[in-house]
Amino acid sequence: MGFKSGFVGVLGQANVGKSTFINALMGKKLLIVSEKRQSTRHRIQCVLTLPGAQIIFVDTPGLHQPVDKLSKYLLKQAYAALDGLDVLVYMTEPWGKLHEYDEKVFDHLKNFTNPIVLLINKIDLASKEQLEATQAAYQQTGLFRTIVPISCTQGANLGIAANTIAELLPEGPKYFADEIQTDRSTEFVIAEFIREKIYQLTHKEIPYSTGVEVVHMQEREGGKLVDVIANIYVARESQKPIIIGNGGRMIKEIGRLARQEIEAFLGKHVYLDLQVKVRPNWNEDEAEIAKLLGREG
Ligand SMILES: Nc1nc2c(ncn2[C@@H]2O[C@H](COP(=O)(O)OP(=O)(O)OP(=O)(O)O)[C@@H](O)[C@H]2O)c(=O)[nH]1
Ligand SMILES: [Mg+2]
Repeated sequence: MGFKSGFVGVLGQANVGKSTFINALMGKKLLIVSEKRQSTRHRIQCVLTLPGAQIIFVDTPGLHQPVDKLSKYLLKQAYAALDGLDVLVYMTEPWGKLHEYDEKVFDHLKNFTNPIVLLINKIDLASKEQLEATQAAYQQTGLFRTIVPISCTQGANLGIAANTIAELLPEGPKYFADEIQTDRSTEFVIAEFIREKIYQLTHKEIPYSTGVEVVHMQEREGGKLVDVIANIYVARESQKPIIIGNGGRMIKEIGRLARQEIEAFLGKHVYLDLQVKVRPNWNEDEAEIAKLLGREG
């Protein structure tokens, strides 16, 4: 059997663990993860090169009922990812039944002609009965080639999931060199780590009103230290003091946690300078959303 390769989209409701799954298989954190919905805002490719196959995972924003301009944009991004996929992974949780929003999603999946694998994630949280009921409900739709129950946090069945996906890929070339792990720039990954900490530390509408952009990155001291300047954009003047916090405590904490992630990612010391700027109502204006998020697709 020759070398297998292809593009594998990971789609599913918000928060089911799509990004966690890809990070786990990559063995490295490339994608942000959070307890809050809509943490992923882009289609991001992560390249897993195995001895006999290359899987190009396409992470996508979680599917959801769109409520505002930003969530509409994210939904469009997710469905656009279906184009050109060799295998689709649909991820769900062991809710014991279909998700209420699944029917809408299945309308889109019916037009997809390549194999679809169902991954039921977070089985560590479910009873045997819940898992069996979930398997039965999804099996009945007739949409899925295979169903694999997994737990990303416990590492359960992740190897089986990877092999199942690899086996379904067509024979093909190595699209990316061995050392390539993502199609995104280092600046993009860094901006995402900063956004992850904002998701972790702030509440209510703040995460959804925030965008991050790295505006400067330069090595110094013979490459041992990296200077990074990033802008954190908020949608309203009143959100600025929330991100900055009392006596600058919040922005310092965002910076401290983000710097740890960035240093682990780059393997270098980082000097991180965060600046908070207002971009009035950027998250309610399609052109502004595309300008801030669309730069990298
Ligand atoms: N208990 C449990 N939690 C998990 C598991 N996998 C992921 N999670 C948690 O689920 C939450 C959502 O994970 P993400 O990877 O951000 O989910 P996502 O599907 O990418 O979310 P969006 O990008 O917002 O659509 C995080 O708090 C993860 O730690 C699992 O196997 N078990
Ligand atoms: Mg995600």
